[in-house]
Amino acid sequence: MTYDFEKIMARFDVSGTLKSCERYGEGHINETFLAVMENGGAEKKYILQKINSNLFKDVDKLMNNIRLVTEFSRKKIVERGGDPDRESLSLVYAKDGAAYIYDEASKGYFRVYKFITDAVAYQIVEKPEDFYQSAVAFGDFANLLAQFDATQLYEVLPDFHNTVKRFENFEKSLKADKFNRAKDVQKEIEFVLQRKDYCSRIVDLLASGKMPTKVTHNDTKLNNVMLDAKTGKYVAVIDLDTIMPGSICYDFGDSIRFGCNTGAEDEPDLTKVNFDINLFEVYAKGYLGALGKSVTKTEKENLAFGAILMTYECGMRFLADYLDGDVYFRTHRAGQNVDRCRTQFKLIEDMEKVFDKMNAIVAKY
Ligand code: ADP
Ligand code: GN1
Ligand code: MG
Repeated sequence: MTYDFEKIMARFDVSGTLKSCERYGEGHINETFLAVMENGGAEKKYILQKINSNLFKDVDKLMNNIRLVTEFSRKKIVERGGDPDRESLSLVYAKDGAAYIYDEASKGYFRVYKFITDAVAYQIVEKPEDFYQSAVAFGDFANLLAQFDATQLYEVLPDFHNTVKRFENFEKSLKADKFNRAKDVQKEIEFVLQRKDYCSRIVDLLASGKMPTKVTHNDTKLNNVMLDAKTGKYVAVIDLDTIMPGSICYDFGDSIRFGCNTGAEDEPDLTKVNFDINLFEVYAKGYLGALGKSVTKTEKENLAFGAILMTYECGMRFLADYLDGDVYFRTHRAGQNVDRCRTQFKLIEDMEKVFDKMNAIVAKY
């Protein structure tokens, strides 16, 4: 699909002419572009995103969530003397005041963010300090939104981390086996089925009120945090599509799932994929330190479990997507979703072996 970027950018509140617009970043969900505007010799960068409207059915409500959250966090950042253009994701509104536009020609929804300058989003943990910074970032983000009224938020992807429903969906994909692929992934399917018991633990705690429901980010991977290119300190949390009510165990768990993997999420060579418990400790220290006293006993008791659960959920989703014909996660090669699910299952095996140690680490901070 090609887009008329010039026409699209002209509908937003930006000045000058479009100099270039190229694909950017490595997200799986939206189509992200770096748009450079030129005005009297000066260049200004923007992030242009085509919103995945197959997934996000109600773009208007999604964008309203993002508008509410970013306006709230910008205000808070100003109050504490920070730079809102850098420390928060900031929307550039359309000329008609809307938070996004609909492009008739491509039948696509587009939004523009200010480009967070001199900052990097890492795809993989190269230095423990980077991971620590992301932990502080997500902990701080939770604090920043602690007073935000979660009832204003529309549940963009209902049951996003409802692992009971995720399991049921997995079973549906397996039963349908549309592409006759189940035969190639028998071991992986067994792995999922054997761990069904994991699914209800946090869902039940939230439903019974034993664990508090909070505003959560729900996609707390390292590459959704921008770190300062020079100092390495965290700058901003990005990718706010999945902000919804949830459990902090989900946010913590998803960070661990992604960051404590010594290999890439889609690494085909599993000897490179190990759970790094030292990185687990680094993250636990940063996250719990930033959260301070707001964390409850039940939450703390389930943080380490949250890491296993989120890894299980993600692996199960990759496997289900493979069975469905690779329709959800963007793939660049055949079998990529199988590789992705295998890395998740390897990590789970590792975590199950050191689960007591993981709990002891959480208890320490
Ligand atoms: P997806 O939902 O597809 O993961 P993201 O919103 O996470 O999309 O964006 C993909 C990548 O684009 C990020 O990992 C980051 O590298 C870059 N990016 C996104 N927003 C900004 C921004 N405001 N400033 C600079 N880089 C950004
Ligand atoms: C997707 O868009 P991205 O790459 O940040 C997915 C997450 C998965 C992740 C796995 C809305 O996130 O839930 O954990 O891929 N986001 C959505 O890498 O489904
Ligand atoms: Mg992202």
